[in-house]
Amino acid sequence: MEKSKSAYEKIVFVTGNAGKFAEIEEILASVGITAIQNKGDYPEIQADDLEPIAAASAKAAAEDLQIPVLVDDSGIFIKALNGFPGPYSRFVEDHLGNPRVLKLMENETNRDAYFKTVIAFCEPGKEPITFAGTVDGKIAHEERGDGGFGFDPIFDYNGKTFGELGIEFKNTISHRRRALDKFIEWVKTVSF
Ligand code: ITT
Repeated sequence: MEKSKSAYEKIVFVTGNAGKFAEIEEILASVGITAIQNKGDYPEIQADDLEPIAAASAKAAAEDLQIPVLVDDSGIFIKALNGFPGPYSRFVEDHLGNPRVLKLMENETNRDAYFKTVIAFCEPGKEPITFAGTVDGKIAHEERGDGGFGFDPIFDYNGKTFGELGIEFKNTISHRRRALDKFIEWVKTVSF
């Protein structure tokens, strides 16, 4: 079936996070999709994982705006802290920040951690669809680099932090890239 162009030439991405949007904009532009930022702040539900949080936010935004939307809910999961902060990453970044996370990790020899992104797509009147991506790394012993945002300066990927590697490289292997790749594959198969 012939696909309507508008659905994936332009898509509204609901986020108030400028760093996140910069990455999304670049990744979607590379496949010819223009992302339009909507800074709407929709209440987030509480849950143990990111899928239901992203799905509920996308549903709320799609019904409120009456257009198809994408949202991204992400977090960092630290093994020695049993996956904390995970879905509470925003709260931890706002109230503790990277230095306090490093302090929590001071005596931990297991530095394993992963970032996870769940991209949720929702059309008004329909159920949301989610796409997840993860990337493994380690919690560094100190903040390094000023690229990226959020936890990037303490997330070590093969010897360099995402802060040192910068957004261009990060965008080739990140949790967000992997989740968006799944969305991009899916969107090619549907028509609106
Ligand atoms: P929106 O909900 O408006 O999109 P947010 O900043 O609340 O923005 P999240 O809940 O998805 O977004 O993010 C949780 C926290 O994890 C937040 O503090 C982010 O800055 C941080 N974070 C998300 N993705 C990240 C990434 O790729 N690198 C570093 N930190 C990240």
